[in-house]
Amino acid sequence: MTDQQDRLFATSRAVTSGFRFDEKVVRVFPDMISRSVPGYELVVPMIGMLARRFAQPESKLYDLGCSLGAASLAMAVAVNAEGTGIIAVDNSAAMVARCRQHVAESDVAVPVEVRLENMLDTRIENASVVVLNFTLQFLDRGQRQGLVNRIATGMRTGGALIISEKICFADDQEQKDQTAWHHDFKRTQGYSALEIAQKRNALEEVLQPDTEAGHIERMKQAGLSNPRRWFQCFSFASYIAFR
Ligand code: GEK
Repeated sequence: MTDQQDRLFATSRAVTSGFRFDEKVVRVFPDMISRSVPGYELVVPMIGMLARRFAQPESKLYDLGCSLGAASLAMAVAVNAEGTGIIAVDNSAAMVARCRQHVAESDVAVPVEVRLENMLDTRIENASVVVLNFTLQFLDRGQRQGLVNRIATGMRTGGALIISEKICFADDQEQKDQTAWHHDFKRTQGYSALEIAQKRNALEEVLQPDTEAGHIERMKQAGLSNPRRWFQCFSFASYIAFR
């Protein structure tokens, strides 16, 4: 075991509520997200590939809820349109500090500006690509439509919005099956039953998933066209829609 391995929920805790993106989480974050989100390691480079297709010259690419900048750096490596810049936003100071280090240590030609900011306050303008990679799920439900509307308004024609999320299912049996399969995945990644149960409790208040129909409807409501799923592994899916 290294100090970068996620063992945050390995020992029994009296209180498991109130998951926070603090320094403890930041230290183990890459390990935590790749062992908890089936498909994360594929989704990130594919976001880079999609960004390469949809990035327009002299436009901005946004990564809202960037954490350590995985999607930003994937885009920075992949994009070849002239004059683009990436704006990476996160409201966790610990994440932003580490993200800035990662960006500084990377050798990418596209400039990446990392902002400590609530994505609800981020002005979206001249955007050809906007990415919410597993972040919309952490906003209050009542704030999600407004954000997607503002994003759509700030996008250029032909621009793409990519939203990856943990989703829930209207059908009870499917919900049970998908949850069981996700937990099987976590077991294969070395998480114990206690870790799985405690993390689940901690996330329950802060991570509130929507159904796929909810996501598609929200993107349509925002005036985006052809919203569709391009990835799914169990209860983790990614969608794309166009301005
Ligand atoms: C990746 N996208 O590796 N404003 C800004 N940031 C926020 C807000 C908010 N209102 N709410 C939560 N966050 C990343 C992974 S992690 C997903 C994203 C996960 C941030 C929060 O601080 C955290 O860094 C991130 O959203 C969610 O591609 O941990 O499951």
